[in-house]
Amino acid sequence: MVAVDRGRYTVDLAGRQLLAMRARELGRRGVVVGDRVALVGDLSGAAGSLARIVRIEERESVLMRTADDDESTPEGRVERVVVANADQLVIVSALADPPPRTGFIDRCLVAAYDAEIDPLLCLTKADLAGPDEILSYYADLDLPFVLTRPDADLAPLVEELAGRISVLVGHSGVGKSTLVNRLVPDADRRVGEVSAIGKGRHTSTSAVALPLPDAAAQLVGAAPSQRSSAGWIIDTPGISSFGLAHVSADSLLHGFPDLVQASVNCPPNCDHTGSAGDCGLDALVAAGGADPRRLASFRRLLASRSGEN
Ligand SMILES: Nc1nc2c(ncn2[C@@H]2O[C@H](COP(=O)(O)OP(=O)(O)OP(=O)(O)O)[C@@H](O)[C@H]2O)c(=O)[nH]1
Ligand SMILES: [Mg+2]
Repeated sequence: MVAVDRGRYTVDLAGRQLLAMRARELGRRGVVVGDRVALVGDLSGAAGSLARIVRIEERESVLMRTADDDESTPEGRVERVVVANADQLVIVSALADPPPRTGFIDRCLVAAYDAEIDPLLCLTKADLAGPDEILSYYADLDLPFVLTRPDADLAPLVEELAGRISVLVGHSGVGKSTLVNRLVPDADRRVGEVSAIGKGRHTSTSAVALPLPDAAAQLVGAAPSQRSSAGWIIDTPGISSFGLAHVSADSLLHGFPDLVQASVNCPPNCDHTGSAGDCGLDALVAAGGADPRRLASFRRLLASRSGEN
């Protein structure tokens, strides 16, 4: 399923796009972008035709975030599946306008490791500011990254995306849709002015999956159905926060691979807050084995998370 709009689902069937609705058999199960689904009914794709989604296949991955901005549920927050079946999380962060926020990137990394999706850091607007500061913060991680700017070609990014299902996440205005438009020439995603973070002005309002063009296949005029092996890219609306209330405290630490090994030196049942004075993570930083800013970020996340519960 590649897009949903007011209860109508667009499903890609070997390169053809069909419109479908949910069948009653699905019960309350939600269909999200990236889901592989079984269809019945009118599969002609003719104008006005409507197929029915009767089954959702088992998901290979589920990227979730807790939306704490939703007051409509008794708990005041809901867990949302962002996309299904993605195998790469592209964390899109502008180097300026809006400035990068490591706290947000760290949260995305936790979500990626938790969902067993490979992270890729994509730093946009390299024409406006340099990457040194942000890269030094992640120096102890084997975190792959690419830099993009309007006047340079996207070959390094294209290489990372080839053959994979990649989902772009990031704040509003960082340039996700701009990238998608450059990668998929007929994508036609609307791009907007950068608005102040948190003002809630988002240009993209729903997630859309697009097949990446395969340069070679296009040259020989292959049908779109033969193109999807080049990979998929999923554009998503900008988010101001990546809520992690659904992730256990233990899993949080796995989002910090530069710190996690040191926890073997922690006393049993260590809460890693450092309040008891014997946390192995403090010893690691004291010995120069990790960046103190990383430990501070982990602890901020831990503290905000306990506030979420
Ligand atoms: N200088 C510069 N501007 C860029 C770059 N990439 C994108 N922009 C601009 O940034 C603005 C926002 O880009 P969008 O692609 O709409 O951002 P988005 O991440 O899709 O935003 P939402 O859909 O709201 O989440 C547009 O004015 C783009 O032209 C870049 O590499 N350099
Ligand atoms: Mg957008």
